[in-house]
Amino acid sequence: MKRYFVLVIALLLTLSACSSSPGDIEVHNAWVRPTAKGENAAVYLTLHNHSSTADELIGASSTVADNVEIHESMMENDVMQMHRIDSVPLAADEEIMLEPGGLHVMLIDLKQDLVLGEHISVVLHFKNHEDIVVEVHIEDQMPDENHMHEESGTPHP
Ligand SMILES: [Cu+2]
Repeated sequence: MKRYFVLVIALLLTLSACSSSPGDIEVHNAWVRPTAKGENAAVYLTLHNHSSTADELIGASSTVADNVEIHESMMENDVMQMHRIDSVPLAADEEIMLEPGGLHVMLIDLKQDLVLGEHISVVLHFKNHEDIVVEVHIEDQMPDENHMHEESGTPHP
């Protein structure tokens, strides 16, 4: 009986553990809205640091724009403003969401149209971790993964 109990605990631990390998940074749910050439576009994604050491997102690059910056949006005097920031700290085991109204990776002066249903790739640069190439899907709204609890039809700022 006791042995059975231990087995159940072990199974529960296995189920609750994250599926990817430890000691790594994972990127989920990367998306960008359809945008015309010459404009700017904000890339949203979720960063998950599975390692036991802190890291930092220090920049990004892409073939669709020469100028790519990390930005943070915030309300100032009832107006949504965005500022360039140098880096995004990522503590050990931390998950950070880059999402509408907050952090994003800004593609400045697009060299091509971003067409709904297609995807682009963006390379993320970290202080410690090697570069991560992210496939960014071109979507009207946040992809349906974990965080679709909001009602639809409300445009994000
Ligand atoms: Cu921006």
